[in-house]
Amino acid sequence: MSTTFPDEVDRAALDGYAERYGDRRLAPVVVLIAAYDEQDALGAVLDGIPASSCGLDVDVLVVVDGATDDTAEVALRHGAQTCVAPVNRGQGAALRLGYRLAAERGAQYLVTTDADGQYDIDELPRLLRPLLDDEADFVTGSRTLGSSESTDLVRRAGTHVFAWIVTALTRQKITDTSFGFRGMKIEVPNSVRLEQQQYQSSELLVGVLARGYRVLERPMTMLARAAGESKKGHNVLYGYRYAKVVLGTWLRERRGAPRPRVRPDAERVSEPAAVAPER
Ligand SMILES: Nc1nc2c(ncn2[C@@H]2O[C@H](COP(=O)(O)OP(=O)(O)OP(=O)(O)O)[C@@H](O)[C@H]2O)c(=O)[nH]1
Ligand SMILES: [Mg+2]
Repeated sequence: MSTTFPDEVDRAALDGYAERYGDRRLAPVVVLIAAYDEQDALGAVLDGIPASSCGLDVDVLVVVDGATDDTAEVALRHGAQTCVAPVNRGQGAALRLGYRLAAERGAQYLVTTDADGQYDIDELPRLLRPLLDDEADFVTGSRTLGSSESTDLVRRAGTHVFAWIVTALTRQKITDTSFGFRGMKIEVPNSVRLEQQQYQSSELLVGVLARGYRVLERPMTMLARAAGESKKGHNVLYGYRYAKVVLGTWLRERRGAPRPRVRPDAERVSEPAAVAPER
């Protein structure tokens, strides 16, 4: 994925979006979903998303890239604003496009979730409330603090191992680095360097921590995939690639020049089950 945005694929997707929606603005809260070949699971996920939450209107933005099935048609049919990239690149590229598009169209808060039904949308206020109350800039669910339906012991072990690694590297207590149901102020993902085509979740989290944003974890539920298949491959490959992103991002951020924070003078939030400061 190009380090600069927009590259030519992003540009084609943005042009298509503008053709379909003109200069329409988005609601203050945007639920963003990257979806690839999810025609069987996406409709139910979209139907569950409320029109408002915590007193704010909610829009849904789905970014589809190079799908080989009817994912985009399902998204449109179920009322989501839909941005279609011409070639498949990965979840990271799709989300980066969505972060930028949502910001351009006036969103203030962004929530990511997945198209496969693994997250419980009823838990949305748990992500939004700390942002609205300005207790945090970035809120992520945690299956370690909450629960998981997964019976995959390797994945479970991996969640703990990567949490330990990120905690050790960033010296901030993290219990789940790859929970995809996250809320953030719109400027947060748009000020972090995002280069990962697919394995984006730890790049964003480590980048957010490195830039000093206030991060909270909340206990949440990880459900089983509703339909379709994982796009992330075999556990060993997933783990290897994930580890590369964690370490690569941490090294890159350590080397990189410090960037301005949202609130340089803000104290980190220390809450039960939150990301507690250790330095
Ligand atoms: N646009 C787009 N979305 C993708 C791509 N790959 C995965 N996604 C979406 O990203 C979300 C997460 O993908 P999953 O395959 O479920 O991966 P995961 O949840 O990280 O891992 P699992 O635990 O294996 O399910 C889903 O909504 C996918 O449709 C892609 O290449 N392009
Ligand atoms: Mg999944």
